[in-house]
Amino acid sequence: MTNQFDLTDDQREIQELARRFTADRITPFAAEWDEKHLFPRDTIKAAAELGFAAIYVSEESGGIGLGRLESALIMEAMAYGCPSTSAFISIHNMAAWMLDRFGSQTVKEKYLPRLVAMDWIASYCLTEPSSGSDAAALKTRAVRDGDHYVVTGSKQFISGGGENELYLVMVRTGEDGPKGISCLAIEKDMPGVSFGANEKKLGWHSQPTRQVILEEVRVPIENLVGGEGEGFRIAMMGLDGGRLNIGACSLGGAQRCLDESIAYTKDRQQFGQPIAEFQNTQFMLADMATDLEAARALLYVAAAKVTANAPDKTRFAAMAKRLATDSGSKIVNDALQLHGGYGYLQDYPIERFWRDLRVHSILEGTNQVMRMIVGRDLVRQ
Ligand code: FAD
Ligand code: 2MC
Repeated sequence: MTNQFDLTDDQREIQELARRFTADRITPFAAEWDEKHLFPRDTIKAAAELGFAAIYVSEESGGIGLGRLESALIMEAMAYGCPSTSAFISIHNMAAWMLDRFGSQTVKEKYLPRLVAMDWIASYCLTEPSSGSDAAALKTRAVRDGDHYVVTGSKQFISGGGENELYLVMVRTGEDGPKGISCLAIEKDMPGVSFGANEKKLGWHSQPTRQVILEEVRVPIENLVGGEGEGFRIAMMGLDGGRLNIGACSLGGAQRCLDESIAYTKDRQQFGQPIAEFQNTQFMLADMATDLEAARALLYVAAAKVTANAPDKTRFAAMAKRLATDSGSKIVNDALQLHGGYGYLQDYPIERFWRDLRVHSILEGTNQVMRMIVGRDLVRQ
């Protein structure tokens, strides 16, 4: 963002590109993906042709080398059509960036060209059955054996599980706590890798979520991303950007529902007039628009801070994720109310957005964990 609090011409151009892609390739199909639980691999691959698989991967590594605000603009635009698919692409971007930023030349050359083209898709594996919010308590163990690590454990709730080809897995190579954690790139087809059943979820139907089970998987040591013991920091730095993108997905979904609500309330007649004429309707629309703009402004500032590697970037990313996802869900809930009984039907898109946005207050760190990050930072100063 410029000092004038406006987007630059280049940023508007990328936003326009993402909006056109969404209108052509996402919006017309999203309801069917949701209803039939279809994973739109072709559309995701088409997004990669625009550079959207490697938005903040360096140009040197084949990415488009943009900043986090540009990434947020792209995610927001795609979420206008389908928050679930946009968020899925965001997770791939987070993993690709971690490889590019922290991987050795060998591991980058091995995987990044395929990831940039979305010939391979990457998952991010931090959560375990017994460690969600307390991520540093993870137990999946990697023991060095010659020029391999032997990995055993399980990862819970993995987006893209079973479908994706590459898994960036946080494992324990050393002591208890965050300093004993490392990051390994594990391929889907390595012997010992298997997957749980596809979870039956409230929303995010356009993408699978499965447990990733690792049973004595032999992973070459060259697949270590960063140094031993650096995995937790790498995982957290990935999430600084991921949280912005998830917040942006809520903004896009909320904007769509606001736009739908304005159109609907102008059209729907009750008591002899459009319901948009009632002051209650206008007040609700006013609050929805105000909350959306406030959340968007904070998210764009936070994105600029992550791009600039500002010292308070993690706190701002957490504040922005918390506000954008909570506000997004409230706006979508109000949109459903303004649609009356029709909002509850699948004939209108609102209920899908309501379901898809709900999980954004839970994943990539719950909004309680976001408050913990912000609160700790405030009292530390
Ligand atoms: P818990 O940590 O058990 O939390 C339960 C409740 O306790 C929450 O309300 C939480 O806020 C609260 N709580 C916990 N600790 C505190 C505290 N100290 N203070 C106050 N309240 C607290 N993970 C991945 O690694 N990769 C993925 O791709 C991925 N995709 C996901 C997709 C979906 C659809 C879902 C639902 C989850 C996904 N996750 C993924 C996991 C997600 O990040 C976790 O669900 C989330 O971090 C919360 O962990 P938990 O579910 O174990 O909840
Ligand atoms: N950037 C760089 N380093 C960081 C960091 C960040 N954003 N956050 C923490 N660290 C460092 C921190 O500085 C510390 O290192 P040092 O001791 O050298 O200073 C180390 O990491 C440990 O940090 P904490 O002491 O804060 O660790 P703690 O265990 O107390 O809590 C917490 C960390 C709660 C913030 C973390 O566990 C967390 O984010 N939990 C939520 C888990 C989560 O977000 N899961 C998302 C899974 S992915 C997903 O859901 C998807 C859909 C993909």
